[in-house]
Amino acid sequence: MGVRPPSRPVRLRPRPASPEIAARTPPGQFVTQRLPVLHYGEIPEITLADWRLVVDGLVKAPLSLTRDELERLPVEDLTADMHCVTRWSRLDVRWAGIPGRALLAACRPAAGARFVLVSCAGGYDTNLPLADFAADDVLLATTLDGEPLTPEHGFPLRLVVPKRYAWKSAKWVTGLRFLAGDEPGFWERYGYHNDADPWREERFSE
Ligand SMILES: Nc1nc2c(c(=O)[nH]1)N[C@H]1C(S)=C(S)[C@@H](COP(=O)(O)O)O[C@H]1N2
Ligand SMILES: [Mo]
Repeated sequence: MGVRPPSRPVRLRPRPASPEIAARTPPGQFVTQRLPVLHYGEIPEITLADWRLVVDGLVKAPLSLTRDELERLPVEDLTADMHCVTRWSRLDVRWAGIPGRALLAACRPAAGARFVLVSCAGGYDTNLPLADFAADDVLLATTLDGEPLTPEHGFPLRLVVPKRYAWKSAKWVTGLRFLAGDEPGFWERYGYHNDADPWREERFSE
């Protein structure tokens, strides 16, 4: 057996490390190389046989999909930066999964649908305007950094919404409900900003 290399320490890139990185780091954030595991409560135990993605509310085609069925929708790669409201950002996180747009094409939101309430195993939820969900870089991810999603990062399905603070990138997604009116999710009810744009530092509501 060989000598094991020392485990890699958490290294914070000094900011601004380069003009390019500085330009990609929202105000009040620091860049980390690692992806910290962060969530409220326990990691839910999910078996694929029991798991479904339920899409309901104001849609013309309500869905209840196994992950195999979901993966028959188009799949795309996405490299995106991730910004947590606790001030760490990781740049160039690599994801693959089903684009939000592909899900919208499958469920066909009704004319009155304006918001999406995303619910998760374990009771967490978060809300988004439909327009945010429809952005080009929104993904229902099944892989992270080239590997299948692990339980701590959201297996079997997590939402990725790069343009919003990462609490909107819900792990262990089980439901998407399309609504006419906005309904605040878990952190949004606890005083976090409803819109959560890191470039505007929308951390907390007034
Ligand atoms: N279901 C669920 N998803 C969640 C959370 C949570 O508490 N529950 N926390 C969010 C927050 S605050 C962050 S920063 C990211 C962290 O993702 P990671 O653990 O994969 O790095 O997950 C988000 N998704
Ligand atoms: Mo976060």
